[in-house]
Amino acid sequence: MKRLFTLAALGAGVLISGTAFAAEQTVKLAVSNMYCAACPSTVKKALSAVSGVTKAEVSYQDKSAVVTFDDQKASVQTLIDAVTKAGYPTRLASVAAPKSR
Ligand SMILES: [Cu+2]
Repeated sequence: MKRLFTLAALGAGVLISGTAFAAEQTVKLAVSNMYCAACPSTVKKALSAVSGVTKAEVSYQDKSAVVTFDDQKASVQTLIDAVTKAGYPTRLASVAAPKSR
């Protein structure tokens, strides 16, 4: 049910994006379960595979990922889902101030 809702929300987003303009958004995610130096690259790969993601910096020390994405193509929830599905339970840590247009 939750997944259905997400898909519906994504569909609505695509419909709206025809007229809306894309905005780049940067968020910081708190990523758990990173226990070795290879983990950040797995997390980065998972994030980079999400359509709309333009930049993903994963810090092993900080247990975090700073992700820049096109908010017309991706959402915080799709980012969290992608990383969580890769085996790293993730939550939103902070949202950077949006760039002025
Ligand atoms: Cu690892």
